[in-house]
Amino acid sequence: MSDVEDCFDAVVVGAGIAGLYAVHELRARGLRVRGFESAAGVGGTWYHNRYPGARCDVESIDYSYSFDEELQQDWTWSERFATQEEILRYLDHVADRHDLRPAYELSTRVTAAEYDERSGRWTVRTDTARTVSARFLVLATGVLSATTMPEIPGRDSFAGELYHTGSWPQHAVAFEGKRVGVIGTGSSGIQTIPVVAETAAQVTVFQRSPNYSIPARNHPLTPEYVAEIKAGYAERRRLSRISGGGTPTSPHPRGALEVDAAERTRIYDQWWERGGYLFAKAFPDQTTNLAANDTAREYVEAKIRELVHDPEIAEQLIPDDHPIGTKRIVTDSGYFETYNRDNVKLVNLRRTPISEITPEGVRTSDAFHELDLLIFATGFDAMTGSLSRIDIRGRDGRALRDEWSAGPRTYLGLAVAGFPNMFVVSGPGSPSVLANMVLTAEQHVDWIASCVDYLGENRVSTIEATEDAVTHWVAECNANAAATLFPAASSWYLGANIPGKPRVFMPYLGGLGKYRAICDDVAAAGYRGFVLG
Ligand code: N01
Repeated sequence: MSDVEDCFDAVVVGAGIAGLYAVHELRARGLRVRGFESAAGVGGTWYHNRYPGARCDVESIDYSYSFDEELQQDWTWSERFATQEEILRYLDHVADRHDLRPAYELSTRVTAAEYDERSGRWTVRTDTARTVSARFLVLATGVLSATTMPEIPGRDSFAGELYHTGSWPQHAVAFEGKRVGVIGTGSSGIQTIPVVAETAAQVTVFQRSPNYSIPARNHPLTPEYVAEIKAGYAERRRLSRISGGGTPTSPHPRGALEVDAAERTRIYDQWWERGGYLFAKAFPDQTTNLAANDTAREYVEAKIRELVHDPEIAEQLIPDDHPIGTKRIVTDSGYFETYNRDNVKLVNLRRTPISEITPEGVRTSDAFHELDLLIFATGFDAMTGSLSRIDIRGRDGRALRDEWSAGPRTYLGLAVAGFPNMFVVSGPGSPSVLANMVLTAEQHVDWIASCVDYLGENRVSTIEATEDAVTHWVAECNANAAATLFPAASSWYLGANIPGKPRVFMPYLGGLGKYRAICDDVAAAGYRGFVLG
C-alpha cells in the first residue's frame, strides 16, 4: 500500500531566493504547491550565512527581485552592498507580502525523491517522516548551501566554540577577550576576519591559499540616488537581463592589450575606486588572455603591497596559483589593512601545515596556537552538494548521484535525462553563480513556469531531456570553459575543493543574456531536446 499522505501538483525544495519565487509562480498558475525547507525560516543562503561581516557582493539595487514592480518601488535598500541581515529582512518581507509561508513546511529536510513510472509522479520523503507525491519536482536547493568541514585530525575534539560561516548559529557570538582562529580565506573568511579582529583579543588566520580581493567601497544610499534608480528600474532590469553577468555593466570596448599602459592604468584605477569583484570585468579579455590577465593581476598585487605595511606579510597575501578572476574575486571591507593590526596573525599553511586540532587549539608543523573559538570558513560542496545529499531516483530507480559520478550532466542546467518532470534551478550547466543569482533564478523559474503552461495547454504529461541534448549541452559548457582561463584555477567552480569530486567546470560561461536566448529558443521550438509524453 502506498504511504503517500498528500498529493500536490508540484513540490519545491528550498525557500531561498529561487524556491520562494518558484512557489509564487507555480501557485499563480493554480497549481497545488508544497515547499519544503530544512531551516526554521525562509531565506536560504541568507538564513544560514549570518557570520560577522556577511554581505552580498552584488549591489543591493540589482540583487533583488525584478518580477514585482510594486515591491521594487516599495522596498528601499539602505546600503550599496546589503548586509545579510537586511537581505534576510527583505526575503521575509517578500514571503509575507506574497503569502508564501503557508505553502512551506519549514524545519523539514527532503531526504529522497523517487519517480514512479506507472503514475508519472514523484514520491518525496522528508526527515519528518512525511511522504507526499507531486507531478513536478523543482529543486531550488541552492548552489552554495552544502557546507564542508575539512577532515583535520582531532577536529571534533576542540573544546572551545566552533562555528562554520555557512551554518552560523542564531544566537549572538561574542569575540571580546577571546583568542579566535579562522581557517579559510575565501569570500567568507575575508569578510569575517576584519570584523572579528575589531573585538577579539587575538585573531589567528590559517591561510592555505591567498585570494584576490577588492575593497567594496560600500556606502549608504542617498534618497536622491534611490529615487533615480527607482525611476529607471525598468531599463536597468532590461539591460541586466541581456547582460553577461546580470547587472548593467559593460567592460571597456577594447582589450587590455589593445590600449596603452596609461589608459590601462586609468581604467584599473576607475574600477579599483568603484570597488568590488566587477574589477574582473574591466577589460573583455581579462579572463581569456593570460597576458591581459597579468596586467590586472599586477595592478592588484601592487595595491596589496601598498595596503599591508609588513612587506613579508604582503607577499604571503598575494596569490601565486591562479589568474585573477578565475576564482571569485572577493569584495572586502578593510581586509588587507587588518594585517596591520597587532592582534592579527597570519599563519601560512603552505609553509607550516596544520597537523592536528586539539581541545585547546590548532597545531601546525612549527607551533601550537591556543584558541578559545575556531571558525571554519572552509566553503561548500558547491553546485552539486545540495542535490547529492538527497537520494534522487529517476526512471528504473537510477540514482542522480550515480548518473553524475563523473560530473554533473544537465540540459541547460535545468533538466536531466532519465528524470522526467524534474527541474533544477541555477544548477550546474547554467550561468548560476557567474551572474546575479536573483535574476538567474527568475529566468529559470519563468522558463519552468512557461513550460508547465505549455504542457497543460498541449495535454502533455511529462517532459524529459534527451541524452543527446544533455551530451551536446555538456560539450557546449566544456567548450566555453576551455576558451577561458577559468580551468587554470583549483576552484570550487571545478569541484577542486572537495577531495575526490570530479573536476568538471560546472557553471555555464556564455553569460546570462546569451543563455536566456538559448532557453527561449528551445521553448519556441516546441522544447527542442526534450521528449514530451
Ligand atoms: O568558500 P571558499 P567561501 N585547510 O571555498 C580553505 C560565495 N560567497 O565560503 O583555497 C585549510 O571560497 C580554502 O583554501 P584553499 C562566493 O561565490 C559570497 O569563502 O582550498 N584551509 C579557502 O581559503 C564564494 O566564492 C559572498 O587552499 C582550507 C577557504 O577554506 C563562495 O561563496 C560571501 C581547508 C574556502 O573558501 C564560497 O566562499 C561569502 C583545509 N583543510 C561567500 N579546506 C559575498 O557575496 C578549505 N580551506 C561577498
